[in-house]
Amino acid sequence: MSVAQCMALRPGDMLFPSYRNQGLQIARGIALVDLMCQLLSNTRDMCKGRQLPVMYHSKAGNIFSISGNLATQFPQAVGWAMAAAIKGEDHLAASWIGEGSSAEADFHHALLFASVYQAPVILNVVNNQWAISTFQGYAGGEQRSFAARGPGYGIAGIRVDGNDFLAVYGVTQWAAERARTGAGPTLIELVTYRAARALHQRRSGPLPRQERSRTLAPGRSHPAPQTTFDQIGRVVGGASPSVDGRTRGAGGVQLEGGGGLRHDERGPEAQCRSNVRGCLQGNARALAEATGLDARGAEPARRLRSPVRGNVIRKGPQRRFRGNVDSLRGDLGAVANMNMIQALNSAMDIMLRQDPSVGAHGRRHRLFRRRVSRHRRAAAQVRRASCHRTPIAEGGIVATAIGMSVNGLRPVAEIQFADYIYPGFDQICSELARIRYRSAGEFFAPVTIRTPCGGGIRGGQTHSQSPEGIFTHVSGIKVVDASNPYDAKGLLITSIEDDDPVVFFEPKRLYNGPFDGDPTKPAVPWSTHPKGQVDEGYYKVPLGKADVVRAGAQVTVITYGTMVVRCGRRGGGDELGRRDHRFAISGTARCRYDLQLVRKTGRCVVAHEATRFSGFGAEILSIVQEECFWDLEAPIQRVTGWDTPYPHAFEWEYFPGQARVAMALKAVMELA
Ligand SMILES: Cc1ncc(C[n+]2csc(CCOP(=O)(O)OP(=O)(O)O)c2C)c(N)n1
Repeated sequence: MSVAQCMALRPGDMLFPSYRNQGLQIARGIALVDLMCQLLSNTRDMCKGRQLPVMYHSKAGNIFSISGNLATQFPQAVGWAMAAAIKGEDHLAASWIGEGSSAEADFHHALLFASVYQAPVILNVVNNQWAISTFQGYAGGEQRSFAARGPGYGIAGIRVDGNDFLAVYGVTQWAAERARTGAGPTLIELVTYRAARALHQRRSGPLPRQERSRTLAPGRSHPAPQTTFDQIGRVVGGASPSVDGRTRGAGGVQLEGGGGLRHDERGPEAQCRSNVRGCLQGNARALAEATGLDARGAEPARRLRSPVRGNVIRKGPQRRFRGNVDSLRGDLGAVANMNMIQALNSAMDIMLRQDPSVGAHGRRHRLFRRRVSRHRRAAAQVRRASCHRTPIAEGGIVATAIGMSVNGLRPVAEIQFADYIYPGFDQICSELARIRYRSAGEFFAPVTIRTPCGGGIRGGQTHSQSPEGIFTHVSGIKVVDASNPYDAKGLLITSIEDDDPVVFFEPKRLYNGPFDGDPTKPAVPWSTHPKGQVDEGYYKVPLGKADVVRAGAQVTVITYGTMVVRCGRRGGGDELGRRDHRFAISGTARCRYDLQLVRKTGRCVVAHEATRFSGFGAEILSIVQEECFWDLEAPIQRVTGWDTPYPHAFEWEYFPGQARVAMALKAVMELA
């Protein structure tokens, strides 16, 4: 299957394989010795000992790094294909999963995004009827064929005998042509078998009776693989078999949309045709609607259109920014009053104009505009289609952003609230964070994920969370939690230009003004704050470097995000106002704090809005303890949110406000 499919594609097409696709590597000419060295994790291993055997990759061969997590690469391939269309290139992406993996959400995200954006992608489900010891029925394979899920999403789906080399070649060629001519994505189900019974028996005892009768095993109801060297020779020799009836193959099975398999005794000439038609007949109406193909498999009567017109990715040469990039930087020095939203928008505008690879991809809440549509206008000035609204599918947003970044773009993915980042968590932690590592630096994914976080807006427990600590725990991503407009803009530009992924938190309580923690006071505009004076041009604020907000001699308060302004304010009469203290304030959560300050003051308070237990504060506390133990005069104090979900009715009790900060300062001064 892999070899036939690879031969039907072009070298510039990007392959996102599963662990079953060694044939792709071989067909792309990767030396067998290199594949063996990977298996042995020796010094010639392309993965440098970082991946399990068969998790190959080849940048030169356009084969993406294989993940051990099922189906994750499916929507990434769609993102790669979207980027190819955005860049006006003629390449397509192809990806493979087993039928068992089609139960994963990533499979559905892939189909959804492929459909909405009409991405030039071929999505292959290799149906060997078994997911280890789990029969395909548990992935829904008995009700409808896996190919039938395509029309459900409005894309073409087709079933083919995976053991018939020429049929596989022909169908893939057909799908590739559709992708290249703008007719959209195709879902191919390649039906084959797995010697499942032996495996199952070894692991779990005999098969249940009803599953035994449904299983197709070689030599019984299912024919053995059909491929012959003669067939491959004819493909190599340019016989160009295709689904239009020119295919000459040996036997095979007729595949019908309804799912039944039976041996097809008819002449080989008609078989590929019948494979296509079988599928079309089974799903005639849906397919006709989706593709314009009629039930007899005629040529498309019309080109596919996206259900959301604005989301059609138009092919065409990418027009680059013609102006002088330095002219954008020329504004540097001109300072304007900006709130945090304006500062972040200014960063986006600059990056969209000066770097054709940057794009916005996701969903902003209308309250935190400007939204993607406004960015689109900025992008329109450079005539790029790289700003999209997306479906509400955070896993799909992150996965497609990964694919885009692997294809040379720098997507800025937007998640409406940090509380909704969890559906994308797997793609962030298992994929985005690992791509550079697992491919030993051959592939990298410069994705920035922006998301508003924190409470104080009466948002309840689903609009108030601060999950930064969950992400700082993951190796391979950088985490930013900005605390003011000036830093936010510079940090966002730095994040976008970083070749590694960044999760960028924006405390929404700070968007409109510096929040000093007193909910009874009206918001103070950022224009009254020095950090609200923002350079209008391009500038960067480095990641991973703490800032000293206010100098002092007695206590060092280490904090980030919302709590920076809160702790930095000299409040009238409270403990903060009376004490003279120093702050080592961080712009980024994972950073080197200047521990010299702690050593000098000998006392330290760590503050954040997120919950206390296993929060990022615990990590800071541990570093301070490890490195400054002999300089500490008192136990380090922590000021945090409660160890509960953010309660709607007790928002201000949860929030680590004035009184709790004052108590911590008092305690750290009086203890010891
Ligand atoms: C997200 C995830 N869940 C579970 C596993 C463990 N696992 C590895 S292979 C496999 C079976 C996959 O079956 P299928 O998708 O049908 O592919 P096949 O191996 O049959 O080609 C499972 C469950 C995994 N690797 N990733």
